[in-house]
Parts: sequence; structure tokens; C-alpha cells
Amino acid sequence: MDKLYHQFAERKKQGRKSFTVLIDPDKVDAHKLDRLVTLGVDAGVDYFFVGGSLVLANNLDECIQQIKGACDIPVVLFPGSPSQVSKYADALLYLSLISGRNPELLIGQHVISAPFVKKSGLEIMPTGYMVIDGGAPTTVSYISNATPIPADKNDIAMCTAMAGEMLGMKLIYMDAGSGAKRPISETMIQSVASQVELPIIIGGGITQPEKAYLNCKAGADVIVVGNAIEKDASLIKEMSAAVHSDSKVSA
Ligand code: 1GP
Repeated sequence: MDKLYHQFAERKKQGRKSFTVLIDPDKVDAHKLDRLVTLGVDAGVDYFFVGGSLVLANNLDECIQQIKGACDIPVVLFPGSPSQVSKYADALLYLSLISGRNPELLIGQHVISAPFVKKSGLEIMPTGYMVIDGGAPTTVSYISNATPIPADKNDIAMCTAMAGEMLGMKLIYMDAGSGAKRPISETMIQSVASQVELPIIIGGGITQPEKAYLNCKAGADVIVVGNAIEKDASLIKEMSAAVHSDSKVSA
């Protein structure tokens, strides 16, 4: 049943770090996607997250089918809206925006889409989604109409994650937003990791392999990179190596 979630949890237990490439279906064509998958397989990428704030092109199914047809790397939906569900993926990050106070994104949209999501047959991974201020108003904060957690308020982040864990979330995703000017600080990651047992996903504005490595050292379990790889796909290799170099057991 919860095959992929067990993999996340097991990897955390073993101290194995995971590297994830975020693919926005609006920003790739078939050729570019093909290249990303090839580079991803070579670099030992652990997961592909697929989703975007808007997904204007309505090509989610095609995009996922293309990835699945070309490799065995699991595809996880990271939906920017409830309509971004595809039965071709392996799992769905079922996001509740626990850092915000917009009831629609905490529970409202979930109620409306519940029958549709259930019918998809996807593995559902309840995820406490926390947006952290990344130094620029990002699409996610605009769309979510919710104030991000200030970048230096480690305690707020920690307490938010703790509450998410006690409410039954299975993953914590801390996101500075796509293309953030300032990625999440290592001290904030440390504060959260010191108090929650759940696998912690970190993303937003990570452009340097060194930063990905330091995030893992600070307690991140999964590193997500989108923008930097869209700009320079060859970064996949270095990023993946940096993340895996912190694993206690080689991947
Ligand atoms: C955004 O966490 C992701 O939701 C990834 O961010 O595109 O800045 O890498 P980037």
C-alpha cells in the first residue's frame, strides 16, 4: 500500500539522503524532459516531483507517462492545485499548508477534491507544507495568499512542524518557494530536525551543491531542486553527488 512512504521512512532511519528533481510540466517539452530523465538516471536521482503552481499546458499526464516510460525513478505529484492529479504517478504529496492560516489550503480544497483524489488510486502521503520566507514574493505565497514563516523565526518553524507531526502528517516539506533568493537556513532546518521524527523535505532556491550538502548535514532528508536545474540541467550530477555524500549508507 504505502510503498513509497515506507521507502522515505526507511531511508530516514538508515540515514540515507535523497535527491529529487522538481519538474514543472509547463517548463519542459518532450525533448527537454527526455534529457532530464537521462541525466537523472545517470546521476542516481531518487525521485521526480512533478507539479507547478499553475500547469497551464494541461500536459501533466503526458509528462508523467513520458518519465515512467523511460525510467524506474518514482514520480511523486507535488500539486500546485487540486486539479493536478494523475493516475500515472506513483504517489501524491497531499499538502496541507500548515504554515498559513488560509483554511482553503489547510482543509477546504481537500474536502472538494477528496472523492476525485481517492478514486485516482494513488498512494497518498499526508504532508505538512511549510512556506518559509525566501526573500522574494514567490508564486506559492501569492497563490496561497498566506504569509510565509519569517526566515529567522526558527522557533515558529519548529513548533509548526511539531504540530504537523502530532496532527498526523507523514512528511514535512519546508519550502522557500521556487526560485527563492534565500534558501532555508541550516539553523532552521536543524531546529525542526531536532524535534520531529518525520522525513523532512527541503526546497526552494537551492542553486549550489554545497548548500544541498549542508542542508543534509543540518537534518534534511530529501533535497528538491527545480529552477537551478531548469537553467542548467548538468547540475543534476553534482547536486545528486552532494546529497548522497552525506548518506551514512551509500545509495
Ligand atoms: C519549489 O521546493 C521547490 O516549490 C523547488 O524550488 O525551483 O527554487 O529549486 P526551486
